[in-house]
Amino acid sequence: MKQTWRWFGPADTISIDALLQAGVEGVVSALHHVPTGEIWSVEEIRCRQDQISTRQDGSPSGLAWEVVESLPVSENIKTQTGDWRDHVDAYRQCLRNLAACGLRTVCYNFMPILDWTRTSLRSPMSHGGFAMRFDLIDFAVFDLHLLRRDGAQADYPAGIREAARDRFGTMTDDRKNRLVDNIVAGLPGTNDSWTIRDVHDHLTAYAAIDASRLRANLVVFLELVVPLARELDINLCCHPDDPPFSLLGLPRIMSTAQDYAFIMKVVDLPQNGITLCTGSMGVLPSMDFPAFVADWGSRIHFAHLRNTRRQAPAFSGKHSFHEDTHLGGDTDMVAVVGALLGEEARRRAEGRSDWTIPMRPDHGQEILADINSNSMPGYPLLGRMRGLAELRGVMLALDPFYSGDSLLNSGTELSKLSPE
Ligand code: DNO
Repeated sequence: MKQTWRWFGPADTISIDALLQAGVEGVVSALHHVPTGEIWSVEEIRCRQDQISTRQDGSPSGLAWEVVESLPVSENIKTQTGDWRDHVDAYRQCLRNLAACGLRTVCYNFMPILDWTRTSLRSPMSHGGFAMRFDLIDFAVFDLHLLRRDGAQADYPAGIREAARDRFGTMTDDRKNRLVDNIVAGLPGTNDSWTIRDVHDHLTAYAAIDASRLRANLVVFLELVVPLARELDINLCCHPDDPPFSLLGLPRIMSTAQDYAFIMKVVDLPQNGITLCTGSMGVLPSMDFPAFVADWGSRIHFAHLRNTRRQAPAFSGKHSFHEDTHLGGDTDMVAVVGALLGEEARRRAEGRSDWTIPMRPDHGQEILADINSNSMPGYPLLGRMRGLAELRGVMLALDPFYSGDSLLNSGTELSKLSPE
C-alpha cells in the first residue's frame, strides 16, 4: 500500500518537508478554497501539485498529489433541487481537469447536510492526550434543545431524552456554543460550514427525501459521472457515512456493506469504487472488513485506516464512540491490513496496473507536542505519525512485497547523495 497523508494545502500547519521526515510517500489533498459546485481550474490544480512537489528550499520533495479528497457533491445534487444539473456539469469538468493534470483517484461522499460529525473534538484520555468523540446524549442535546428540530423527540428513546434534558440543564453557554460549532461549523475537510438556520433550511429540502429517494439520486449522479470517469481513467471512490447511521432524521445510505453492494452492482463499473474507511464503518458491530474486502476488494481504490471504540449509550443500531489509537479500538486492524495486502497480491497476479492501494493513517489522537500545537481536529502531526508508524510496522510484517523502505521512507545520508 502506498503510505499517503492528508495535507490541507498551504494553510496546513504541517509542512510538506515534515511529511518527508514522517516517511510519507504521497499526498491526499483538495482545493478546499473552491466553493462546492464550482469548477476546479487546471491552473489551480497545477498550483496545488507544485506546492506538494516542492520543499521549502525550492528543491523537489519527491511527493506527488496522489488522491483527491474530496471532490464534494453539492446539496443540490444530493436533493436534485435548484441548479443541480449545472453542479453536475461542473463536477464533470472538474474530473476532466483533474485527469488532464494526471490525477486518477477521486474520493467523495454522499452524506446529507452534515459531513463527518463529532460532538467533542478534544476528549481527555487516560494517557494524557486527547481524542475525538461522538456521544449520543450530546447529539440529542443538540438536536432536541439547540437545533430544536421538528419531530426530533420521536427519534430518541425516553431514557436518552431524559438524559439529554438533564445534561442540557447543566451546560454553560460556552459549552452549548462549542457543541453547536462542533456539529454544524464543519470539521477539517468538510466543504460546507453551516449555521443553525442553514441546517433548518436544508432540513426542509430533505422533507420529501427518504433513503430510497436519496439512493436513487446517488444512482442518477453516478450514471452522469462514472462513464466519464471511465473515459478519463479516473477511479471514483465513495467514502462511507461517518458515523454510519442516520442523524437528524436524515437518511444515510452509504453506511453498511449492503449499502455498498447495492451501489456497486447498480453502476457496475470499476470506476464506481469504494473508499474503505475502517473508522467510519467499524462503529457498526456487524462490520466484517475481511469479508467486505473479499467481496468488493477489486473496487477499493483508497483506504482510510483508523480505529474507534464503541461506548455507551447505544440505541437502535446507533453507538457512541471515541477515536482510539490506530491498532487499538474495536476493529482488528491487522486483519484489515492483511486483507488489503491480499487484494493487492490478487491484483498483481491479474496484471492490474493499479494494484497499489493508497492508504492514509486517518485521524490521530492529540499527543505530546500536538497538544499545544493548535493542529486541526483529528489531524495532528504526532498522533497521525504514531498511527502511520504502527501501520507501517504491520505492513512490513505481513507484506512480502513491502516497498516502504524506499529512499523516501528511510532517508539517506545527504553526504551519500552528494559526496563532498
Ligand atoms: C474525515 C474524513 C472526511 C472525508 C470526507 C470524504 O476525516 O474522512 O472528511 O474526507 O467525508 O468525502
